Amino acid sequence: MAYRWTNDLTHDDVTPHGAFLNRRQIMTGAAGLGLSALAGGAQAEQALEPNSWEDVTTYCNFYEFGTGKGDPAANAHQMTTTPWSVKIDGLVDRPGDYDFQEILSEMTLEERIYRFRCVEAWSMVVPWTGFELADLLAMAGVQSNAKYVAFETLYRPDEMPGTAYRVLDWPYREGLRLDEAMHPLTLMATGIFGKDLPNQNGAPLRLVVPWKYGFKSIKSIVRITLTDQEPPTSWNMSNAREYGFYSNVNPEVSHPRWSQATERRIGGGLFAKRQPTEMFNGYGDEVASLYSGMDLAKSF
Ligand SMILES: Nc1nc2c(c(=O)[nH]1)N[C@H]1C(S)=C(S)[C@@H](COP(=O)(O)O)O[C@H]1N2
Ligand SMILES: [Mo]
Repeated sequence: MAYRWTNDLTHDDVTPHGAFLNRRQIMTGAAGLGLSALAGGAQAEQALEPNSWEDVTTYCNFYEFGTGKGDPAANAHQMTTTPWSVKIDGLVDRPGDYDFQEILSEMTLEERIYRFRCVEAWSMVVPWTGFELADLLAMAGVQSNAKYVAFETLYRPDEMPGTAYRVLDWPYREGLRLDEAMHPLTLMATGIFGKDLPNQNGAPLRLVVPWKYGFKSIKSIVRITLTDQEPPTSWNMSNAREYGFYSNVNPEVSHPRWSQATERRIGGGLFAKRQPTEMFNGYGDEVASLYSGMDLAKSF
């Protein structure tokens, strides 16, 4: 794919921590200046509250470890992530169990600083490390009749205390239309802040789809299936009226129980003003064409 995404956010939009500081200091030089100039338009007007390592790693949703925001940080260390393999099957030329290290050796890692908007109307800015899902799919060889990609999270009850409760139908499942999956913004993340993903953020490999509500960004992936049918997805199965298959960030389509017009940026402090939510979470220039002709209030 010729087109590669250019970051519209800079390291000034995230709070540096530890080893990350050096990098930021370097960037504050000539390069930092150039990158800031790129962050034009709507993003520049929005005062981006910085997110810290602490915000990103302690305020989490990972229901396999509990439904509280602090539960994943408290419990996810119980999850064994080595060895790790991802089964890629369905409509692919080279199905199989791909070892995570083997995948890494084939992929080019890069950093992407993305806005991240949860359906619960909070948001963060996160510096991910990862590779494009399109590159992984190319490795497996997508067949011409494939139309969707289905994803599954690890389901290992003895390491996942939250799965004792049937809040969702485990394993956690998500899905994308193939063109969404192949889009250059769609990332398979392996790290944050230049370090490996902490377990609570979906180690060792999770999806990041920045123009969709956070629940589409499925964590700790063990299976990827190419299919010709729209796959069942966990939140949609649990409540189809509230959570659609597409779940594109859309300030104009309210959740049945709350407005999606604004969001609370985590780390902004108790009295921070809520920010307006942007269509497609600010990525409309890149992705709106995927949905031309669709009624986004119906296909929410
Ligand atoms: N397997 C799995 N993936 C998941 C979830 C989950 O509960 N289980 N929660 C989702 C939701 S609702 C959000 S907002 C993001 C949160 O990612 P973070 O904790 O890294 O910020 O993960 C998504 N991926
Ligand atoms: Mo979420």
